[in-house]
Amino acid sequence: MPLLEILTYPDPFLKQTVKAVTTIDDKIQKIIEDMADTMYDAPGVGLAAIQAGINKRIIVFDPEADPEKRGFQVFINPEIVESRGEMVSEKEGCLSVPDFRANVKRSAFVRAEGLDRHGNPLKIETDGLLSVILQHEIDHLNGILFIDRISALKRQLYKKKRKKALKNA
Ligand code: GNR
Ligand code: NI
Repeated sequence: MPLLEILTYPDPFLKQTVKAVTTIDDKIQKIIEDMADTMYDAPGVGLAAIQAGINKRIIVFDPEADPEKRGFQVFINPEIVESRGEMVSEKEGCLSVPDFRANVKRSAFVRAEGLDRHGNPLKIETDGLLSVILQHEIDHLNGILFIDRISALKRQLYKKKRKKALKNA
């Protein structure tokens, strides 16, 4: 069960819009299992393939984050087709943005559509934490990090802190 290396800010790989999956084959199944392993190990409640250096539109997520249950879901080529309302995610974090948390303005409700790991249509309508996770992960597929959605001042503070930490590493 090899763990994947998680890329972190400011890795330029994280800033691209990644490609749709066209064929769901054994290679994709292997990527999905490795992504789930990596998410539980981190630990995190979601992971986008791009964070592991894979330029494909695949996300895995599990709000329970229980490695024993391993109840993760897979969303391939997910798209937000409807969003409503506003909420603030409290202390949102990202495995690709080490040592930082911030409140982020998000939609309160989303409807997302894509494929499950077998290529069957998957539609999810949700609010609360799962809605935030989906918005966060789908942002990743479009090269967007949660720090792109906070105030410029807070973002600058983080960028400075991160550069300092990397210099002293
Ligand atoms: O583990 C994670 N926690 C989290 C908390 C609040 C909002 C979003 C997230 S997703 C994050 C894992 C991650 O970086 N996924 O891309
Ligand atoms: Ni993230």
